[in-house]
Amino acid sequence: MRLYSMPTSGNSYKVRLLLALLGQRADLIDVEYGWESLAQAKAEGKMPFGKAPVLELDDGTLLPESNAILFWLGRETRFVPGDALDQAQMLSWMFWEQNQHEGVIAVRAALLNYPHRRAQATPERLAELLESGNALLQIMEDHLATRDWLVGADASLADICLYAYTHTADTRGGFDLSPFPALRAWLGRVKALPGYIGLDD
Ligand SMILES: N[C@@H](CCC(=O)N[C@@H](CS)C(=O)NCC(=O)O)C(=O)O
Repeated sequence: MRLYSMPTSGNSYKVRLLLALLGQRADLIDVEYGWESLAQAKAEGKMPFGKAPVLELDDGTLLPESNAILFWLGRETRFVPGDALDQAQMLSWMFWEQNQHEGVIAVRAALLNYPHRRAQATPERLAELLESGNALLQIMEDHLATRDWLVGADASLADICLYAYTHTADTRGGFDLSPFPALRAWLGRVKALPGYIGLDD
């Protein structure tokens, strides 16, 4: 397998993290903003939706979308619960991550860290994202106040998926995580999973 992966991106990191947790290997093609490799991967048709990550299977099939890749790699592993309702709830969190969490938590980090996004980092936009991001983090905090993992009794793809941008919400996104103790404890539990790697590993 080959993974077209952006080193600084949480969407790519979540796939690298799952591969590490599963002890699976893939050839990594690093495609970063401004790098020739990103333009080349696009020109070669390796990015059907124009975005990383993309997993290229051994038969050449291209699988885009981080959470679809998690689902593919995670099938029949400990990270997909056996119960059908647990599976559906895992998907609820994964859809929520893409349609609400990522568009706020990851976007604030992108505006603060990527030079090509800096023009959009107006004080108003940053304040707006801070307020909506805190509301999203509070949803996770409330849920995790009474449980160790987002779904069921063990770590699932939902935890891996949401860990990616949440664990750098403070360092890259400028969020204060001190009001979210249950969320911080959950970040620690993900980090303690055997095989864990960090964003820069
Ligand atoms: N929904 C997609 C989002 C992927 C995405 O936005 N990737 C960005 C980096 S985080 C990207 O590849 N950008 C390259 C570009 O726009 O040229 C996923 O989860 O995989």
